[in-house]
Amino acid sequence: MAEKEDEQVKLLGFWASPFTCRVKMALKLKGVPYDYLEEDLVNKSPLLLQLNPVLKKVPVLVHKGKPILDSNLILEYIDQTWTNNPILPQGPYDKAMARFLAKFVDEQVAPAGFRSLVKAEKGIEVAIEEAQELIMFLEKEVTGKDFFGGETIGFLDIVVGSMIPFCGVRAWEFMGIDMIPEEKFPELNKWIKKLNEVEILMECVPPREEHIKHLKRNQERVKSSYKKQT
Ligand SMILES: N[C@@H](CCC(=O)N[C@@H](CS)C(=O)NCC(=O)O)C(=O)O
Repeated sequence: MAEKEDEQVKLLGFWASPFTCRVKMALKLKGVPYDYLEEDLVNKSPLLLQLNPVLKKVPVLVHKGKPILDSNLILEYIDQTWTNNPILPQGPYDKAMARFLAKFVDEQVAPAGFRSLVKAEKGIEVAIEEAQELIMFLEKEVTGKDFFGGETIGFLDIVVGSMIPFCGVRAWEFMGIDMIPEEKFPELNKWIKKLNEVEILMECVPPREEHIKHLKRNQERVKSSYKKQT
């Protein structure tokens, strides 16, 4: 019994977090049952502070009583622990490239997309162009494939999917920004359509209307904090 409890998987997350969304997707694809603990990020639980005292962020995965931190590292842990339906590419080169592109999405594409929403110092048009230049690398990467992972969903589909179509695009839409127009990004558009058809992933995506309201509130809060600083 004690051993069984030890094997239990827990996920501390926040419903609108793209990082939490990617962990939910990976657990779903692997068919791993887990207990989900929703965090209030304004009033973080003692458990979150105890498990992630350095960054105090979600997601945190708990397995065999130990915390695993940072969404992309959690995806790797999940892939190595439950080896059915592999997520990461098998070969060392493809694996390294997938890790590089995941970092690129989180560290370059997401902040550039965010700037077009709240902090376009050089004007919205320039911010959009800068973000699109980066997104073009993803267009090239998915060209000629069903998914970034090839014929099936893989690591990059989860990372890019949680961040761009199921987060960025929703925020750009309410701002009237067509960040990924069909004429410019035909392959990414095809990929987004395919992703939307994968029910098992869609179950992990924040509900659209509620999510858009949350993104709007966030955007207004961030904008007014910039105004106060300047
Ligand atoms: N690099 C981290 C980022 C996680 C992250 O930024 N989480 C946000 C929610 S989307 C959070 O917990 N924010 C709380 C805070 O910053 O205090 C990951 O991939 O897990």
